[in-house]
Amino acid sequence: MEKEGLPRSSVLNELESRLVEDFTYDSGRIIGSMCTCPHPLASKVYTRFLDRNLGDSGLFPALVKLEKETVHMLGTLLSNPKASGHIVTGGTEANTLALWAAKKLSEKKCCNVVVPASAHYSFDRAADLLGLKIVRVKLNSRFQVDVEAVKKAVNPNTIAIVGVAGTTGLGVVDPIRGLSKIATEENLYLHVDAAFGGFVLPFLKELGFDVPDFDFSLPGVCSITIDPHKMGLAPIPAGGILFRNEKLRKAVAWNVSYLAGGETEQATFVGTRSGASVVAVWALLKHLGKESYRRIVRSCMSLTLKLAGEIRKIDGLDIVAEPTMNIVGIKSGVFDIGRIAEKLRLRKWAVSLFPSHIRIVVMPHVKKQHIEEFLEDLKGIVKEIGG
Ligand code: 0PR
Repeated sequence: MEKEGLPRSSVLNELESRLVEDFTYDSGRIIGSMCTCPHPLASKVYTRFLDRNLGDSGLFPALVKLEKETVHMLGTLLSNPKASGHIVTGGTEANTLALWAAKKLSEKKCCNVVVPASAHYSFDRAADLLGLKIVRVKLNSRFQVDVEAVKKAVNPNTIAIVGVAGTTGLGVVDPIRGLSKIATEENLYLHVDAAFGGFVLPFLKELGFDVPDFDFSLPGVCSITIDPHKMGLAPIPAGGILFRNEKLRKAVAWNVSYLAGGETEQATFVGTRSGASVVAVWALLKHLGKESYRRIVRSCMSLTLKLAGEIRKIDGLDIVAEPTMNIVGIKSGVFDIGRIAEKLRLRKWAVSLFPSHIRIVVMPHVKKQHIEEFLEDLKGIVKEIGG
């Protein structure tokens, strides 16, 4: 630390020049990420209410109401206006809270959780933390969890099953209806990870895409992760955990009595908690409404389908599966896909690399011109490698 502080202007200048080497969303080069530029209104209200702390909720009763309204809006989007929950730090916290609730609600002592092979690694971390065992179940030919295999994997020590509505690698939706049936029959907790899909699937459905049921309309679903800081356009951090009802949320609630605002209850992991995140999500839901989110999803999806079509035309490359949402997996039966990713990265394309495919996420900051430039580079690389 400096002995005497530097002037504001030199701190600002240094930051501008030092951080210039980082990727930016508006360059269109980040095409493997689930995050995007926050909406300007969200950034504005976030900064305006930066001091609000939901960790001491007694000080901010109006903000508590705003969080309830936000959860109500998200719950309504997911077919359950009565949902109870919180805006949290992201999908990792939301998924961990869900498993924590499942553990607290169960009387079983030595427990496991059955998840799809495609489940996000946050479930492994949550299980490690909570002393649970993760049982990964194979996928079917469409990269969805195999429901029969889930049925077989469930045993007397199982406390929960997980389904994903928008997998991290391919954006695939698991057969949540089938999982809901198992959960109801076996009296198990069912959590749906719609961290990415939560802000995509309801709008795709309205646009006429064939979207399977994945939300609280299915009776077995106990909780859902839905992240505003992914396709919701909210500033980081903004994840969402919704429980079917207040009783489930209460399972992870903790009473704290000594705070400045008086006795309070905390049902998230962190103590001090960003109220600005809540304000930003509330503002976006109010301002964008279904209409604008639908427009954003429509434009991402149409670009995604174009990209998928063009990739198919490149000799030696193919897509892993027809895109369900704005995620495309690129594979090759001829070339080493890792080598292609490496060459794309050398050309400053921030792609995401899975064991056997490259993942492209067509977020709202990715425009037609970026996709065209990307395809040119991709073709060039294939030519180079193919000799
Ligand atoms: N559930 C699913 C289905 C996810 O895809 C993710 C993260 C999570 C949960 C966890 O969410 P948080 O990262 O908010 O805790 N999905 C992205 C991924 O792993 C996270 C990400 C975002 C990675 C932006 C890179 C990036 O640039 O791909």
